[in-house]
Amino acid sequence: MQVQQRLLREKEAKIRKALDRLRKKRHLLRQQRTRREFPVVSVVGYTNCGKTTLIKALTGDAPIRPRDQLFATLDVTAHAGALPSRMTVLYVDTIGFLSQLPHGLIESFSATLEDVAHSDLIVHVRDVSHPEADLQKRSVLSTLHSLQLPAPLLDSMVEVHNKVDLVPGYSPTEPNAVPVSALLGHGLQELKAELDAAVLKATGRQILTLRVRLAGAQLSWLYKEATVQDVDVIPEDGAADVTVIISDSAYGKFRKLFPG
Ligand SMILES: Nc1nc2c(ncn2[C@@H]2O[C@H](COP(=O)(O)OP(=O)(O)O)[C@@H](O)[C@H]2O)c(=O)[nH]1
Ligand SMILES: [Mg+2]
Repeated sequence: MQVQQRLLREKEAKIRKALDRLRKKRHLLRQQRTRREFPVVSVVGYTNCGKTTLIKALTGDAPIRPRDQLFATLDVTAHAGALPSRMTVLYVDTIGFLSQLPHGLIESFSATLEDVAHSDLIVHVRDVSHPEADLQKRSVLSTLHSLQLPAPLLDSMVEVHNKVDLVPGYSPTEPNAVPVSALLGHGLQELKAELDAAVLKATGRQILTLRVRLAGAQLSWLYKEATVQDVDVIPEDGAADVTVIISDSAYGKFRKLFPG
């Protein structure tokens, strides 16, 4: 009995330390985001559904290693990944949703989830090979709803059906779900295309082709403030058609800085 209590106390201390680390990281993340305007994608889902594996597959990031352990879920990390449009997004690996959480910790856990509210898009990863997949979905959704997230964030949520390699012939019944195997890399191109469209929509960005003079500062401004996809130089005009992903606010600035 005493041993058990000590173990619990140690676990709790570990969690509290991890939460402290997390708080510092979240602060950093917010700073980076406001400076560079990277869209933030929160990856949520039941513990062991494959969040960490999926983020790794989407970013090619080696350092985060998935572990089949409770406390691996506390290693909240953000990893940058490029989408087909060349837009860079930050994937935030959130704390997993657990059915049996030590009672005194529920508050701390939900505190770490508050940051989901500050993201641009939520990706809900589901382990469709799990016998209780439906129950897990309900549990995750009810937690998300309890966070009082902005309605557009909930409405735009992308549902990923992971581990389809374990369910031969799987095809999703939900209309907007993207089936993948994060482990084998199946379905990732489709998912990235879906994320591209969803992030553009959610962040008020658009893809535009702008005619700029090569002599001026327009092109370098666009490289700094937008994501340049393509530059098509027209030598006889001393100009270029530049295709960019640009936020509404950056486009407003561009028009002000370079009128006409
Ligand atoms: N078969 C299979 N296993 C997967 C897949 N994705 C993740 N896993 C495994 O599921 C376990 C939990 O994955 P992890 O990414 O740590 O889940 P997390 O708790 O949501 O971060 C690990 O053993 C992974 O290797 C998948 O697409 N197929
Ligand atoms: Mg994980």
